[in-house]
Amino acid sequence: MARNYVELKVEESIATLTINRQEALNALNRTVLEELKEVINNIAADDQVKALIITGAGSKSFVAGADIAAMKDMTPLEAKEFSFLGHRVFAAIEKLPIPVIAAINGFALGGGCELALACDIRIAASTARLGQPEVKLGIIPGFGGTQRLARIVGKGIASELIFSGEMIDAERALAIGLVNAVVPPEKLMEEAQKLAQKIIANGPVALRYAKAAIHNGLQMTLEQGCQYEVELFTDCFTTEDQDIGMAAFLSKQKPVFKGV
Ligand code: DAK
Repeated sequence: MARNYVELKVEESIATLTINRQEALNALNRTVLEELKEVINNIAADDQVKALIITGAGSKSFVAGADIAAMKDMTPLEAKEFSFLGHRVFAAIEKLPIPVIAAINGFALGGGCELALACDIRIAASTARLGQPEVKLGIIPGFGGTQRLARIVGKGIASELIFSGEMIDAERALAIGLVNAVVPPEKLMEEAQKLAQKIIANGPVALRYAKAAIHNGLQMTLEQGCQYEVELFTDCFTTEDQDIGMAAFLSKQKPVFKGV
């Protein structure tokens, strides 16, 4: 499928996916979502990619939401299908076995904020603005915002943001734990890359298990989650990387992991 709105480049095992539909502040219509789905599926199948950074083209917007013009005249059935498509794409991002970093370069509103919420880590430019303004349009978040936002920032803050529909700046997003860090706009991609490099220097299998433990564990009770952690922890001891990592520590050397 020819792609018009989603760009992908891979450098030193780190993929950078850029949503580029600047005429609509990178808003998500069906075509953008279909292209995203294809690229995410390709990344999932590519063993050479060890981390993914998702960002928006230009300096103004990460993603300004689902495309309002495209949604305006949708029938309920079309709205449901559009919502399912978004859910499938965002779930695919969340389930990628590699760490995913959102580099939020500007507006992350509605579906854009929800896209960032589906990533593991969020870094924001100091100029970024985030929010779930759907109620201002007479709808509610439709790509997982009511669920993921509450899990990340808690019920009270999520309720405030979703009920008010107001945008918040990057500093407030940092204060409530919606983003992990705020950096100057010109340093955003560099900082995201640096973090990705730091992460992928660690054991690949351990990273995969850690992500599974955090993500899947959040769907379980604490007791079930801890049991799941025990199983994954035990599985680490079936890998060469466990031996490599511990031997390197004890001999005061840098580990060179094999990913097995
Ligand atoms: N959709 C379509 N076009 C958009 C857009 C969007 N979300 N956001 C911006 N644009 C377009 C504008 O219409 C404008 O187009 P032209 O007039 O130039 O043709 C262009 O981008 C530049 O935008 P502005 O002229 O408005 O730029 P400003 O700097 O003045 O304002 C802004 C920037 C981000 C504050 C403003 O554009 C804005 O408020 N945008 C809308 C933000 C928003 O409300 N986002 C949430 C969208 S709702 C569901 C599925 C999904 C969802 C819900 C339910 N189901 C199916 C159940 C998710 C919903 C959403 O995400």
